[in-house]
Amino acid sequence: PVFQGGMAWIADASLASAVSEAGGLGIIAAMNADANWLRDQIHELRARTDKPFGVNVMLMSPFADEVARVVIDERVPVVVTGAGNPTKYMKAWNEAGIKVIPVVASVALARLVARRGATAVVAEGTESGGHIGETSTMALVPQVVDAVDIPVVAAGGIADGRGVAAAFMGAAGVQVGTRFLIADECTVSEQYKEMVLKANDTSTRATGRSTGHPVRALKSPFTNAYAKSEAAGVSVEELGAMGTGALRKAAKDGNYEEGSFLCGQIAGMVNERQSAREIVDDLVDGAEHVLKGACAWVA
Ligand code: TUI
Repeated sequence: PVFQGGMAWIADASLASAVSEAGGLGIIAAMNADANWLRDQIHELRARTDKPFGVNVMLMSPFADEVARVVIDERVPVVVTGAGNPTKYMKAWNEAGIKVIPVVASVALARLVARRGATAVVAEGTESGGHIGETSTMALVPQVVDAVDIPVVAAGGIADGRGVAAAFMGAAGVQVGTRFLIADECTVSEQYKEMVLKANDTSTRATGRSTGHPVRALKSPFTNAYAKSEAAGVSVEELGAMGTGALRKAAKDGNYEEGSFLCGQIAGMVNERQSAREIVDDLVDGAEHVLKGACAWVA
C-alpha cells in the first residue's frame, strides 16, 4: 500500500526501481521532460526490476501530450497524474488498460475523475511538498473517501508507520515523497539530502499563492527572494521566470543559493539515511505495530 511520490527532477528509474523491488509502487516522474527521456527511464527501470511501477504525468508540462502517448506505447501499468485535470487523457489510457490514479487536492476533482473511470485517487493534503492545494490531509482524506467509491490513497505529512496507520482509517494506501528523498537509491544532490535531514517542523513554507500555483519548499535564499517579490507585487510572468530552473538547480546541482528544495512538512521527522527497502519495511512494520496497539482504545 505504499506509493513513492512522483517528485520532479528526483523520482527517476534508480529510486522507482528500488521502491518497486522493495514491494512499494515506484513511480518515475515525467515532470517537464520529453518523450525520449521518459522512454529511456522506463527502459532503465525495466532492466532493474520486473515489478509493477508507475509514471507520474505532470499535467502543466509542455510535453504532457507526448508523455501521455509514451505511457501507452510502453504499456506502463499505472499512471499517476498531478498539477491539473487529467480527464482529456483518461479515455485513451483506460482503453490501453492503464490503471489511472490522479492526484487530487479537492473533492470536486476526485468526483470528476472517478466518473471518468479512475482506478483510485491520491488525496494529497497541503502538508505535501511541491505544488499543493489548500486542504490538510486530515480534513481532505475522509471527505474524498465519502465522495467516491474507488480506493483513496492518502498523501501529505506521512513518513512513518504512525502516519500510515492514521491514513488507514479510511484510505487504502499512502503516497510518501519526502522520506524517499534521503533514500540511498535517490539520486538527488547531497545538499538536498542534508537539508532534509537537518529540517525541523517549521522548515518549510508555501510560496506562490498569488500565482494560483502554491508550492511548498524548504526555507532557503530562493524562497526568501521569491516571497519578497511576491509581496512586492511582481507579475505572475516574472515569478514564473524565477521558478524556472530552480527545481533542477536544487535537485541536480545542489545550488543552495538559487535552488528550490521542494519538501513536505514532515521533513522534521526524516533524520536517517536508509535504503528504499528499509523505508518501505519501516512504514509497513511501523503501521502494523501501531494498529495492533490501537485496540487498547476500545473496550
Ligand atoms: O503535482 C503535484 N506536485 C508537484 S508538481 C511539481 S512540478 C511543478 N513545476 C512548476 C510548477 C508547478 C509544479 C512539483 N510538485 N502534486 C499533485 C497535486 N495536484 N497537488 C495539487 C494538485 C492539483 C491542483 C489543482 C490538481 C488539480 C488542480 O486543479 C485541477 C483543475 O481543475 O484544473
